[in-house]
Amino acid sequence: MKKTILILTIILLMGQIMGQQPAEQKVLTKDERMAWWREARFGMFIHWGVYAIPAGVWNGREIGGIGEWIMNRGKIPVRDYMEMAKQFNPVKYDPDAWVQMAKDAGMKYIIITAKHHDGFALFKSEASKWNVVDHTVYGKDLLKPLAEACQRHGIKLGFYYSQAQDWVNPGGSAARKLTKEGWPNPDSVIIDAYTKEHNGHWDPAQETRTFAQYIDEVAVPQVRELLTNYGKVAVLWWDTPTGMTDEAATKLQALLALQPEIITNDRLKRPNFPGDHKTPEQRIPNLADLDGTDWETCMTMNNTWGYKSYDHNYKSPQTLIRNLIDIASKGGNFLLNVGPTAEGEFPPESVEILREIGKWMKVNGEAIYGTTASPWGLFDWGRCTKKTTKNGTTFYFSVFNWPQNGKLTIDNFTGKVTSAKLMATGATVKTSLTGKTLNISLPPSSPDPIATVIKVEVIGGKNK
Ligand code: JFZ
Repeated sequence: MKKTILILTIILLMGQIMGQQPAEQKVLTKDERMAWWREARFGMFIHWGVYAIPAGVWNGREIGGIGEWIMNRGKIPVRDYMEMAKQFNPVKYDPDAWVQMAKDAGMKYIIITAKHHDGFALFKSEASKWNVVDHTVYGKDLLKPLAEACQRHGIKLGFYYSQAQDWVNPGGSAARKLTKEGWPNPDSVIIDAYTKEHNGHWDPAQETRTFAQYIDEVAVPQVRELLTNYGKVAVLWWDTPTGMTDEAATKLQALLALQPEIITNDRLKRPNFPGDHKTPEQRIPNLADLDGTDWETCMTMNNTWGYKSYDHNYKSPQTLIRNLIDIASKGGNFLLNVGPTAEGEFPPESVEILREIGKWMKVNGEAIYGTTASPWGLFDWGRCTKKTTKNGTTFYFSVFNWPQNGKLTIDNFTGKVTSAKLMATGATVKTSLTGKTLNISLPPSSPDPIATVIKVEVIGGKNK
């Protein structure tokens, strides 16, 4: 008897020890890695860098195009741009406030530009002195406190990293845009001739090293720093594969093993490094374009990603909320951008927009989080999202255009409605079934002109 107990105890103890094997041994499937992302549906993009100082103006001249491209669009010499950057001093930077604003808007993750095309690192780097700690009067790592704030608030943090384009660290590539208004820069005919021969470069200082050297000496070590020094990194958001080689992409991709649960986008190198999700930019795909791959639309609130002092062309909260609903109804994520000022504040218009989105999300967020695409596609009057529940299915019908006659109809509907309510008021609405057409009777006026959600719970039926 004693012997049996002893053996049993040993077996139990061994079981416990084995159970404590480190969790990182487990390789997650893509579905497991994507689970939180698919549930989240809504995130914040942050484009922040020293370009927020000129904020779209160089030598008294407004430089056209997106703010974070000012160095390229203005063909600013490396030395001048670096000199300007020394004064970067975001004394009003309050990462807790930023994260709180994202959270209050209903966003579940944040992606920030750790390094944009100008090569400036918002973090301490041993690979290049062109970083916030070593180059500016501010002298402090900007990502550390943001990572800590995200941790505190339960928000996921991802890093945008411009792996190929780098206009300051020598050897980085430089894309040339020719078609947009203002290109080529009329004041720099000679420089433009130079860029033509030099793959988009406009300053010999950009060419004192090869692209391969830049990858080995800057991009690879910096991505390693980002994936090592900031705790859990939820997303690596690559951008513009200009000049990328398979060799460079392979080296960068290998670093992702440092964060086994990380999600990446499709911009490392095309087409053979597809990543986990697609990145439609400034547009929402049509249903016909979708092929089952995960996707995330990124979009600006005004017409720039990086802060520009004179861009006040903001989209309305209504447009942005309806965009979010439209995207969720098609099964995608929405990454909405904020471009903070050089002092470290969100522009007041962005703060107001986030607040308005938050008001809607507080009432109706259930119609977004963890939902999947509409089985019926789009409606003239609005959109639909869907959630499978224990007992059946819940449909969320978001009404953009309130029907004059108070009636909504959904064709090809099957199953039994057990509850139908307006999320804004909690009021029950009447439903009836005519063959396979669901009829919903609505009150005469819309409780929420932006989008009123009708939550319909259904048992049975084959609504895919
Ligand atoms: C890139 C950047 O150049 C830009 O500054 C910003 O960061 C944005 C989010 O991404 O711009 C792109 C990238 C891809 C396309 C267009 C602009 N694209 O695929 O059409």
